[in-house]
Amino acid sequence: MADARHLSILKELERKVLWLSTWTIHNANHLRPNEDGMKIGGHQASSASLSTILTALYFSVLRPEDRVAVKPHASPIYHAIQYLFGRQTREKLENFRGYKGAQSYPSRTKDIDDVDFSTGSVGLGVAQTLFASLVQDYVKAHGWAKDAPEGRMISLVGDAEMDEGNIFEALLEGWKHGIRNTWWIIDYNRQSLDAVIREGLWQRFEALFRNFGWDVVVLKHGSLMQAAFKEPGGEKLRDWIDSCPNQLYSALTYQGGAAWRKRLLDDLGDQGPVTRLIEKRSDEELAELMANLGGHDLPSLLDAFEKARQHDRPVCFLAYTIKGFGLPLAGHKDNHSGMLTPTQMEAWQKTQGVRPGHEWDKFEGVTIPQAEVERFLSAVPFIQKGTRRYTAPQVPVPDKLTFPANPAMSTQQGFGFILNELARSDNPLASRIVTTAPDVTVSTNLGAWVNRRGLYARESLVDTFKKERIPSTYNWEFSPSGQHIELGIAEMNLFIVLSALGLSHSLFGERILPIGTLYDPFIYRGADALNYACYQDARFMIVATPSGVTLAPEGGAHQSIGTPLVGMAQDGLASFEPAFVDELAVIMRWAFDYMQREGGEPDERTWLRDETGGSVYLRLSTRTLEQPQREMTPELADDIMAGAYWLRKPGPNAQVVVAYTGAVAPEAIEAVGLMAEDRRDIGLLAITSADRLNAGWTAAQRARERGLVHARSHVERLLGDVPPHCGLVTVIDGHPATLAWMGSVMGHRTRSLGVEHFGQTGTVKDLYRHFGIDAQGIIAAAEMIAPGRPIRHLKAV
Ligand SMILES: Cc1ncc(C[n+]2csc(CCOP(=O)(O)OP(=O)(O)O)c2C)c(N)n1
Ligand SMILES: [Mg+2]
Repeated sequence: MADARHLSILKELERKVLWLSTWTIHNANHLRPNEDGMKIGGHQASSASLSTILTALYFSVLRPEDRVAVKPHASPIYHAIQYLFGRQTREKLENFRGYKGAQSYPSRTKDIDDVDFSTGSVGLGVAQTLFASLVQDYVKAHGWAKDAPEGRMISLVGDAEMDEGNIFEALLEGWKHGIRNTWWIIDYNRQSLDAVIREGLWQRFEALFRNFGWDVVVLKHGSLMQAAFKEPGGEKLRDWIDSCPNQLYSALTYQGGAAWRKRLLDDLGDQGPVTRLIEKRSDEELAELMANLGGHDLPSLLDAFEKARQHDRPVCFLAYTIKGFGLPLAGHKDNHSGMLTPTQMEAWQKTQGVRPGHEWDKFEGVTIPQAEVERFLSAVPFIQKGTRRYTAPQVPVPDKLTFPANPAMSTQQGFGFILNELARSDNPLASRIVTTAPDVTVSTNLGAWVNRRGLYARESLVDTFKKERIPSTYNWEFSPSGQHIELGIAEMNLFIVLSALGLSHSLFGERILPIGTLYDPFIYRGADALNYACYQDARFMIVATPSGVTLAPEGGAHQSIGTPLVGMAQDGLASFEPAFVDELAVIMRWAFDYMQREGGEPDERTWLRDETGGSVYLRLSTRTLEQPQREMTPELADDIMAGAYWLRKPGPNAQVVVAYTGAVAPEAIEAVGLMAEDRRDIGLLAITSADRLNAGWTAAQRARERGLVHARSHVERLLGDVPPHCGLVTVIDGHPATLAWMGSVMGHRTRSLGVEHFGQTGTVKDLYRHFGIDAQGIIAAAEMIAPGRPIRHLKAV
């Protein structure tokens, strides 16, 4: 139990952070020049409902090894706490939500104040804590970070946030993996963005968490309430509170003491001693009593958290709170975007003892001697190790990744071979790789890797088939030293676990190189989680197969059309679509290095992010292609990484260039062969990364606009010598827009072929014909944009 002085200081700090967060928002809304006139909604009331819980956590309960995902709208409270610790600046708070100011939602990458997990898209931060805990266990199980104490991975969850399905997917996955050290604190303010939530929701939550093996701690009645319940008639008051509908509780909270009195007396006034219990309190005291829910009661919170610290089981705290606690808009159902008016603010400021002009003073209005509060703050356990951004040494990457020289194979097979070679080597890189897949391990070709490196589980589990000597291709043995995390089918979980694994160096000081595999079309299922993983600057590799309509035998329902555009547009993700395995080996080698680069914010002049590093997406194929027999020269490797190389360089009078990416390589090669007699000097451009090729071009243009007149990108160099009248045909098994921009680079007339419609089934040949991305389609396009004599090999299409 905390002593009385500790409690009084916490109480003052709670008041202070509520003041500072409210002032931050008020300042941004009413005082700072704001040309677009936009007001900040959704922060004041949401922040206030967590003011007590965050105070208890940050100023008393948390240890440096603990990591927290703060509910997005509680960012002003979070920043206020960091301001009191001296980790957030007044300048950034004054500029809250402004250009380079403190962020509206806590951000690992954009904020300066030691944010553990970026939140904003509700639900994602919640699941991230569960998977971060899994990663912490993985790190420990592999014998790393031996001296580091285990932390709690904590999420502050909005009650309406619990509607997000990915939370439930994570819960199920967490149960399978025997998750520990995870606390989810539900901010049960009974309000969402639009309205008041359904009655009895807490019972569903409680049953659900218990079902998944979590402890559930309901924090409903604060210590004032508990004391009142012990008074004569107290039981009646308790029953009334427990059966009061959410809407009514919110409405009365908003209306205040007099309204509470009237309603309570109306309902209970004729029921004996409870009348006295109500009447002996002033309106103010009555309002304080009724607002004393568990989530606003420091003694209850400290007690509950300390108890939970004694074990490592996952805990759900269901903390009753009041949205807008302590503010004039407390409880009102419309308060999500509610703001204090300047008049309300002025009045409230007086009650807080803050003199005009002293609003940012850290200790203004604090009734405890400043020196004592400062002493308290500097001794807070959470800040004893400074900020907790770790790093880890880079794992050296071999000069070359090897694979068997099969004359024909698919890029997916090649990926499996490359990993298998790594798995059987004793290269230190291999020990830091962890693979993971949502129930598609075998079908995405991770089987050989898993056979050698095993599946990860905290406790060993034998493969019964193997034990019983039943022949099976796959060895499915789990152990703490395993290097594959097998997930259920939920792709959201895949991306969130990649996000957690890919932050291991920063959170736990141990480098992990995660590789996740999935079917390419299901990237959409996890796209938001992928976006947030990149936003947090997690480092991982995703390998997606099968892709496009080339998966023909799998059927139309699994085709991916837009994913190359996702790969291009996703910030922090370098995307590749190689056709041949020697290209893939170069790309993967580069990727393992790129995933470990730590260059800070991207430099706008070299927008490619080559210094900063990032994550990597490989869109691969299951189509078997004849492999080129060639030497991988350093020049070719460089071109592959820059995004393209000439498979056949166009001559000085070229009439047509065909530019292809990925699995349609044989069609492009065939078309070029068939056209050679009728069009002069044809070129064939192999594109390994539309993303990097395009990004380099954009970067060079920006550089020139800023005065670097000699800046020139790879695609400009490649197309620079191609005569102006030459036509360009681009082709991809994906959306044609992926390569359509190439016509603008040098102004070549361009026709872009690709796939625009979803779901047609057939063989690869049928579908390539159907979408016009076969050799005939390419020739027909070439004839239209590069007129000349009829191309003999063009059949009627
Ligand atoms: C994925 C996603 N959808 C919608 C939103 C918009 N949004 C922000 S907060 C919120 C609901 C807030 O309710 P709750 O989680 O109970 O938090 P409270 O405001 O009560 O503190 C919504 C719908 C969002 N941020 N993310
Ligand atoms: Mg809520």
